[in-house]
Amino acid sequence: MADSIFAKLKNGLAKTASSFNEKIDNLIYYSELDDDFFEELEETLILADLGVETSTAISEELRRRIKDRGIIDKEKVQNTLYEILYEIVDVPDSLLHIPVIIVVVGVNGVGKTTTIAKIAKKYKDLGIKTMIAAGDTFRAAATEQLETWANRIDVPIVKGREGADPGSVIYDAIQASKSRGIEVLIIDTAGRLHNKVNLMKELDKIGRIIEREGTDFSKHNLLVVDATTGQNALTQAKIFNDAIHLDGIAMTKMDGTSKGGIAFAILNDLKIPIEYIGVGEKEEDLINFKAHDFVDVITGKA
Ligand SMILES: Nc1nc2c(ncn2[C@@H]2O[C@H](COP(=O)(O)OP(=O)(O)O)[C@@H](O)[C@H]2O)c(=O)[nH]1
Ligand SMILES: [Mg+2]
Repeated sequence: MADSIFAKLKNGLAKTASSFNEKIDNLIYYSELDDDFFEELEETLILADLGVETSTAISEELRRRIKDRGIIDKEKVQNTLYEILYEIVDVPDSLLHIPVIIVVVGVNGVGKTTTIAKIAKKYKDLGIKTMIAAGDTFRAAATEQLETWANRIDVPIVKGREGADPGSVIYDAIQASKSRGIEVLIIDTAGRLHNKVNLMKELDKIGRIIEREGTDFSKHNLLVVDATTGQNALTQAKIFNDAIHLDGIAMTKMDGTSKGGIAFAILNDLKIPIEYIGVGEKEEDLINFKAHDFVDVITGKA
């Protein structure tokens, strides 16, 4: 990873890292390896937003490995913990084949629109022909916001009127993509449609239009979650993954939170790869998630 990106990652994860590694290091180096230790480790992990299930699993696995290997040295305890954390985040990437239609889903306010602009810019900078579709027709402001971004990063956008059928916008976007040789079409979707059932129905409908019209494209469903919401991010990932198959997750707002540990819970519970993390509001504030670097930064190893 280039130095500047690594520095950005470290900066973005600073709050999570400081809440995570100081407590864990203190615990490892200043307590006996007894039952209390494993209980306290579990509590510390829960407080770092890893979730109960994942925290318990990590603590139990560490206990098992320490016992099996007869470890008493504190540095080895720490390294064994890192080893377990590396294993948790090591979820295989979903391959993305160009030309592709990326459908971006998630509840309101998590950072969908911003993340779409950031991703579009990444592809555009690679010389890949990229287009955005304003599928959130629920609010006029949503389309306007996306259009402002599209102009700023200089990527074409297909949009509809407020209240228009998102299906028609997506239909138009796919036709435009075909005729213009677009390689990456990124679709914004509404995050709130009266209720969850409506929202999932809408996503289902969008999925069917893409299946029917976008036969030349592979499909990639990307969920955006807001790291600052901690356990809610995990709950949302479960709900969306039950409704539509998720290929990946973008976790935003890592820069403003100490709750980044929720990434471990999502990876451990759902095995859905985290593809990006958002570390700010600007177009360049999106980092490709690299599992190993993530653990190194969170644990203070790097
Ligand atoms: N600090 C920070 N703010 C972000 C990040 N991603 C998005 N935001 C902000 O979150 C707010 C909601 O973003 P938006 O893209 O409109 O969310 P949407 O409702 O899901 O489309 C905006 O103020 C964004 O600037 C991030 O990674 N870090
Ligand atoms: Mg939006």
